[in-house]
Amino acid sequence: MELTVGEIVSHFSVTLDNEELIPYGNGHINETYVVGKKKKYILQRINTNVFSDPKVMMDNIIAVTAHLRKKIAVTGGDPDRETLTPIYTKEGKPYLIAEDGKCYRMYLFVEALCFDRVENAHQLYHAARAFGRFQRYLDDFSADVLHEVIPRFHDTPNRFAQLTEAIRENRVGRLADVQAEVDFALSREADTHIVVDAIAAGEVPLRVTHNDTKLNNVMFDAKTGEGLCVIDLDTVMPGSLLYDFGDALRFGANAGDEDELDLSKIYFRMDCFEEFARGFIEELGDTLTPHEIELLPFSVKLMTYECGIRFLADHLNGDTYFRVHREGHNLDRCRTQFALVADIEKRMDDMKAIVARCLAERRA
Ligand code: ADP
Ligand code: GN1
Ligand code: MG
Repeated sequence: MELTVGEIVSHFSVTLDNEELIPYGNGHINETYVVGKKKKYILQRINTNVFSDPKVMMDNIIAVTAHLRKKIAVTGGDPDRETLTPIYTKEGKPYLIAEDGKCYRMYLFVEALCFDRVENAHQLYHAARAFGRFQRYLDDFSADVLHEVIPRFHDTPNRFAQLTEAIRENRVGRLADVQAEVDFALSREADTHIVVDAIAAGEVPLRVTHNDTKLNNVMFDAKTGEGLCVIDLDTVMPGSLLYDFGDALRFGANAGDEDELDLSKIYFRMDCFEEFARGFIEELGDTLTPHEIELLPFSVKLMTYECGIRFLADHLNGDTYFRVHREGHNLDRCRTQFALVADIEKRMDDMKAIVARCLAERRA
């Protein structure tokens, strides 16, 4: 950051007790910092390459968090801890275009735990309760006020088309080295249509969904271990519940890290699947349609595949979207996702049985 913290924060309606800027978290998109000492805030530089219209994104976040605050207050919760609280600028805007042309926003800092890796399978139960509750609280939120921040975000055929374009363009000459990954991706094209076709046919409903349900996008209460606050609301848009279910397990049930180099460490943890499925079904079971239920296991494969082809396309495009920390980082990420897809494909029947069991338990 070229501007000082003091210069940036002076535009917001807060007073800092300390001007140190501490890089924070492991998101792939925004630059996140903690500022303040006794009273802490999150300061983020918004990635305007990804979010080209910050106003529209923040309008969504303001509308969604205002709705959530009411729901949280009604249940006796603390809205300042259980959802994000955007800080306004002195001009009354929830973001700042600074003198350097960069875009910043601030949130109240939520004092809670955040995990980049699952420590025990039961955390997935708590994550599922939090993401499920998030969706339940938004079921009476009018989706037409939401902008489609990133158009066709989880439209897998669109992601597939972006990959084929990246292959065709081969912008940075990396294609020859990734033939095995390209073959893996292309051989599964038929899968890409299943959820979008079901939505188009009216078989799967559009809901207000989070769309980025990574484990590190939920904060956990340090005392109880329960999911406390769903964060990273940048991609809240109309979508399918299947996206949130599948994406959470893509990350949370991976036995290895998303960028693990040793692919023998990558496999799909059924204990994590079971925990997450139970929590999600406990929260949302009575609202799930038969088609959604049927597609829950498939959604895990689809979202893992979709993320893999996004990493592969970005690798071919020269790493212009996801932040990378080493040479070939997006390719490494792609490889873990495809290894996971291959394992998930063997576990579809077991997943179906677990979903049926969780539903039966909920009804009992
Ligand atoms: P990205 O879009 O880059 O993933 P996030 O909004 O998810 O950015 O923020 C990155 C990380 O910063 C999160 O994973 C979390 O650890 C931390 N974080 C974000 N917002 C807050 C907050 N309000 N309070 C505490 N930690 C936060
Ligand atoms: C990004 O922002 P972050 O790191 O929580 C990405 C997700 C991907 C994820 C893969 C806006 O999530 O879609 O699934 O990386 N977010 C955006 O780890 O593209
Ligand atoms: Mg995030």
